[in-house]
Amino acid sequence: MFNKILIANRGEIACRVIKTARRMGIRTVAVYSEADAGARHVRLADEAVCIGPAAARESYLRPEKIVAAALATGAQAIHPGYGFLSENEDFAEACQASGVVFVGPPVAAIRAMGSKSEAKKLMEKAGVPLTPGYHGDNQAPEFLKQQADRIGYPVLIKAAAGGGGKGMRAVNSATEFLDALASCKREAKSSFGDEHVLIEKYLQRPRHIEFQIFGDSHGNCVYLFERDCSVQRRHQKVLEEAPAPGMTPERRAQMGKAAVDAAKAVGYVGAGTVEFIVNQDGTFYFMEMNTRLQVEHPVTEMITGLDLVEWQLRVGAGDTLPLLQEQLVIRGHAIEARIYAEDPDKGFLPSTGKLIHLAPPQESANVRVDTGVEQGDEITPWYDPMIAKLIVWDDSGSQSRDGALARMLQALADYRVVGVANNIGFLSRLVACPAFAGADLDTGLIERERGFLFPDAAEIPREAWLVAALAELLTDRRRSAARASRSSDPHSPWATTDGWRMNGTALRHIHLRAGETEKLVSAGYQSGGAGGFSLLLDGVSSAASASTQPGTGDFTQLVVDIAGRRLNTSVIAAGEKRHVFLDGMSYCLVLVDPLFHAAGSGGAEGGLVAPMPGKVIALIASPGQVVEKGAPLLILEAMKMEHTIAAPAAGTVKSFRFGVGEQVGDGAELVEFVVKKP
Ligand code: MV4
Repeated sequence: MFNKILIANRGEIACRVIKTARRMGIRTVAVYSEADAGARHVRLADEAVCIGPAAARESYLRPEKIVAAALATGAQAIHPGYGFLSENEDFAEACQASGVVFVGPPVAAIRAMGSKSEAKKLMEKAGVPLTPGYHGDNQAPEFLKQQADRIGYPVLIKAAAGGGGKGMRAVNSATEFLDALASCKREAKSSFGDEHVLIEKYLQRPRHIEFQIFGDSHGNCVYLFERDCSVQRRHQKVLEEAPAPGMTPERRAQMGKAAVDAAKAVGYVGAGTVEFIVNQDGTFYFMEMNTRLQVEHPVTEMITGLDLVEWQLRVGAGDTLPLLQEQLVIRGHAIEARIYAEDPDKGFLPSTGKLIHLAPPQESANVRVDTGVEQGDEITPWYDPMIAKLIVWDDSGSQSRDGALARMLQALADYRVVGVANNIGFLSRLVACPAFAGADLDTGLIERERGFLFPDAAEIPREAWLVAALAELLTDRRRSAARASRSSDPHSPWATTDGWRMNGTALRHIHLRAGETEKLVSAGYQSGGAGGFSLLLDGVSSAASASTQPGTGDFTQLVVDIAGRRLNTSVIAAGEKRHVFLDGMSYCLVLVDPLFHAAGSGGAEGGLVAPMPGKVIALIASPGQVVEKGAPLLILEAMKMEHTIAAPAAGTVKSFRFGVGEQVGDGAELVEFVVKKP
């Protein structure tokens, strides 16, 4: 077995490989670009080598740099992960030529599977079912039209050099064929430099079911069952699961045998995946073979209880397969969701920025998080904006898939991300949508369920506004307690925030906005010191209280009771934004300080002006005092209500323009305030 390996990748897969290597007592070398100097995979590895600038073509896609790093550190093998150079035959060859083991299939297998038409010929020879059609060299339009007529419409014209859905055209009738063919050939010529096409029977509502296979260098090869990856968006997998819903033992054995025959046909060694396109009636056809460990391999690991990276390392070191086919058993059901920093409301545009708050769900035997980032890390535009893969597993017999669905919904609800847009809400809706929950699967599911998956801007529930207000009230309480503890007069009535006043209780007004909607939550303090509030929102008053988990300095775990309904929530502050996590959904509200209207520049410089006529009834701060953001400065009585005017930022109170009892006009400057320079 190797005693040191280099991982030629980054992000979650690099971290994942390091985790297995460490468990096996193998030392690890990470490679990183300048943009990844502080990345998690670098922190987890025993050693790390910088291989160049941020751009992947200058770093992670440079075989010579990676091989040089392996030689320089004495790594005996290189694990390529997926993507980057994992299916690059030149890289595999460069490793071999340098005496470094490439943890993957032989170069010949990569080469054979790299050409779609070659792959299909190999499969045909191995007796693997191909989609009914014509894949030959005769490209005469009339001949191809005869083939289409023979196959029967609808047919699919596919560019032989295409892939991933590019260069495909469905033709529904004979009259359309020749025009569609000409157009396909023109596109294939311009896109791929090769106008060869193949004609296939068009499968409507197909499923994508792939089989994990594993071969060793002693001629053994097994299948580790299947994964259903039909839920895709623009040919990118979104959800994957194992086993495939509706798969029968007989069909599984038939497809598994076909997959193993395909692998043996190319002398396959290592982890590989044979992809099938499957009709709703279960008839299946070879689609393509991938010569790498796939992103979605964890669902296979969860239902078999195996570690496929350990198998890769053992087989790479020349061992025979750890288990034989008859020793492999499916247990339970697993589902994986790919969590991305992308904005579903903006066409899934990638979102970059700092992960201000990142709290994955608690891991267990049923919940696994494979991630390459931690709170405080940046999602940069240089690489795939994956935050993590969230995998759940349930083993409750015939209800295992339903159990896995419930666990996924709960885990997604517990996944807190603040700082970048993300697809967690979208994933929750996708897992909950009747088609997915009911296993009514096909590659068009997301498109078909658009109405459910992309609802109009969801109404923000009343509780979300109230939870955000409660977090502000708790913040007030903490600030006042902190100030009182530092004050020379800690028992001053102005130091409290229970709203006590000589003539009754004051109301604390919290203005919040979401998009175009602005709301005011007026908080009255409930008497009796129970720390409860009475919250008035949209004319309805609710008794409410809140408490944080002891010892947590922030509100990541805020337990609220609103009108007798107890809720576990989180409120994460990021500047003026308040991210409220509630009932598995998240809402972004903005704290509005209606009384802060800086004179002059409109920035935080200048002073605080009265937004309405009123009377100054108390000066709380003192001229010359240095205050924190949010510190109460004075109380203005206006519209029969008391308004606390708070510091808009950390800074110094230079002077008050009015004394207690004085009337002030609308727009009058109340405080000369100087914001602390950053
Ligand atoms: C097909 C097909 C329907 N009929 N072939 C898309 C890219 C490549 N994986 C093959 N693809 C398809 N080939 C026939 N004869 C539908 C697709 C297809 C698809 C297949 C698998 C996973 C997702 C897909 C999304 C759109 C279309």
